[in-house]
Amino acid sequence: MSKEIVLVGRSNVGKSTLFWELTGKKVKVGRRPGITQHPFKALVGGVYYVDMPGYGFMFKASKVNQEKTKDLIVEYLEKHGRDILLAVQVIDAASFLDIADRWEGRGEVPFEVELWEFLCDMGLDVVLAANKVDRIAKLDLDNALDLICERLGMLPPWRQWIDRVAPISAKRGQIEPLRTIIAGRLARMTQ
Ligand SMILES: Nc1nc2c(ncn2[C@@H]2O[C@H](COP(=O)(O)OP(=O)(O)OP(=O)(O)O)[C@@H](O)[C@H]2O)c(=O)[nH]1
Ligand SMILES: [Mg+2]
Repeated sequence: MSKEIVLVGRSNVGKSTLFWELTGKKVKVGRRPGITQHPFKALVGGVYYVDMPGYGFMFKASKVNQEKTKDLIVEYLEKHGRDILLAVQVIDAASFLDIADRWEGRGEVPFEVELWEFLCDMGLDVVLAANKVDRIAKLDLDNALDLICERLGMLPPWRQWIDRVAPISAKRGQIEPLRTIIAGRLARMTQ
């Protein structure tokens, strides 16, 4: 049975763009959220990479449809749990804090924090792909990553989490930190 590396996260954060970088398999990406509708798998180097649909704020999607997507993601993770080598939660690092603040302002737990906790509670090995760092000024990056980690329950400085946190720009093909983490897990698997 092949192991899986699953890409999950909110809609439009760049999961499919990252999937393409990791697998060389072109999938539909787009400016509008809700582009990926079904899990899409590619076998590369003996592991399956899985591109999942994103949750939230989907183009023309009703609340009911959004809930359906959430259920689909949860069901998939529960069904495949034992085969999942790594769950990669992709976020848009450039807008994560603003969005989290907005949710908290309404008295709600930010969806991405809820998802992170859910994945961890499932006992999965969870990694954060902090994507779109090309949209953050270089001088602000360390601080932004510290604040993001703190929201997810990881004490700053973020650099003590380099085994779990990968700042990347999928669009620019700058995903080395994530490749390093994946290579480490694959090496552990074959030991
Ligand atoms: N600036 C920037 N834009 C990015 C990056 N990665 C992806 N994008 C853009 O973000 C948008 C959404 O990308 P997708 O890969 O379709 O996002 P997704 O998470 O698969 O979206 P859904 O399938 O709707 O869940 C596209 O316009 C991408 O070009 C990045 O690293 N930096
Ligand atoms: Mg997609």
